[in-house]
Amino acid sequence: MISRRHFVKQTVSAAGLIAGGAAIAEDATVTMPFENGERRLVKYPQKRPLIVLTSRPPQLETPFSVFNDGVFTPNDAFFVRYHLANIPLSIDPAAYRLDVKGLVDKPLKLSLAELKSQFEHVEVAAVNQCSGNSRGFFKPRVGGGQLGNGAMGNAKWKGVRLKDVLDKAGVQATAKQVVCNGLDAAVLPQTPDFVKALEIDHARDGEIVIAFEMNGEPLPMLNGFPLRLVVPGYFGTYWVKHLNELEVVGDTFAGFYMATGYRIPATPGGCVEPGVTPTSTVPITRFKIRSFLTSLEDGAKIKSGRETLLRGIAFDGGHGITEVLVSTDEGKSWQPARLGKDHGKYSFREWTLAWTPKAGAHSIQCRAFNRLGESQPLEPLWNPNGYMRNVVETVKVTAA
Ligand SMILES: Nc1nc2c(c(=O)[nH]1)N[C@H]1C(S)=C(S)[C@@H](COP(=O)(O)O)O[C@H]1N2
Ligand SMILES: [Mo]
Repeated sequence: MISRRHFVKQTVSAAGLIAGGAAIAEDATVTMPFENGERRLVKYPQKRPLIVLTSRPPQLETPFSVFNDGVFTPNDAFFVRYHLANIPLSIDPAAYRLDVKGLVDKPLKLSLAELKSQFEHVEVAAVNQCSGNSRGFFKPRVGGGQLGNGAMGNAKWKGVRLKDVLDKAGVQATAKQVVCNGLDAAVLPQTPDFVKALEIDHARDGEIVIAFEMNGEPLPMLNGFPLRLVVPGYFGTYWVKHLNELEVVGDTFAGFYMATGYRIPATPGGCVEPGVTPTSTVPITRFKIRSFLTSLEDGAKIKSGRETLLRGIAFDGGHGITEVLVSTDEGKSWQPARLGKDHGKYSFREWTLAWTPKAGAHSIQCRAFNRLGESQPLEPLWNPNGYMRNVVETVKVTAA
């Protein structure tokens, strides 16, 4: 086992090629608003200091204030999630190949240059959110990384369509799923590799992107350089990083991260009564609708009698946000917020509302609605893995 310090050093030296030598601030800490919420802020290559959940493998959370800076999350602030400690620290782009194999007429071994020159480029604004985003707020508490609300981010992803690549290989009629693997690996041979599968119709719907750029720059190493899947509307678990293998298969892939991990109760809404073990489960798929106030933190002190602009973000699994309602009186009354520019149905949507607080304590809540009329529950839902939190959040502030 190499120590964390050793690992960080290794990362930084490998970063000669990817960052200009990163300084590591070991002193800054933050406290998340739940039990055992003390976290360090550490600077990794190509990243600003981020909230560390684990360092081996790196699991880094975006400080929530970043979401108030703009509707797109800067690459250096974008969260990082890995399952396996053996992650690539440097990659030779010239030697990189994407293998397309299995039930295809013509297996492909594409270099990055071939991928970029042989297929049409597309760009999509889409939120990447970890299934366990906000898990730390679950009551009763559940096992797994105790994340705040920062395991999400919105970016413009540029690449080529997964459909076009599969079509070039020629998917055979017996195909059922596409199995997607990346370069990272487990340290011990008995630990299952991180491998995901997409239903063949989903894989060929034209929306999934094999991305090489994020917000106009090559992908940061920790976000999947040089290629990652972008599966708009679907939880981050399908967004395989360092993608180097696509295998078309004729049955349902039974790897650990499909058959055991990342499953939700097979109930409407994917939830059960707190503490209950579901009798059957299905793989997690699309985001539930969410919204956040970003302009004020819980506990903020603000000026009374002066207009302030409440601001936040909303998103869903791809139907599109149609309305955000805001309450400043514990849900007694709700007012429609103004929606910002529409960057597409998979993007964060900004909302704003002018508000002049009276002196005293206030609870601010926001609640988004989508094109299907779906909205967020007023009481939290529960499932044993702490996935898909989407309750209407409450931010308490005091005006004086
Ligand atoms: N190769 C690889 N890809 C991966 C993972 C991983 O462990 N290895 N984790 C997935 C999960 S669960 C999430 S939430 C997203 C996070 O993407 P990010 O690290 O770019 O924020 O990556 C996905 N892709
Ligand atoms: Mo995740």
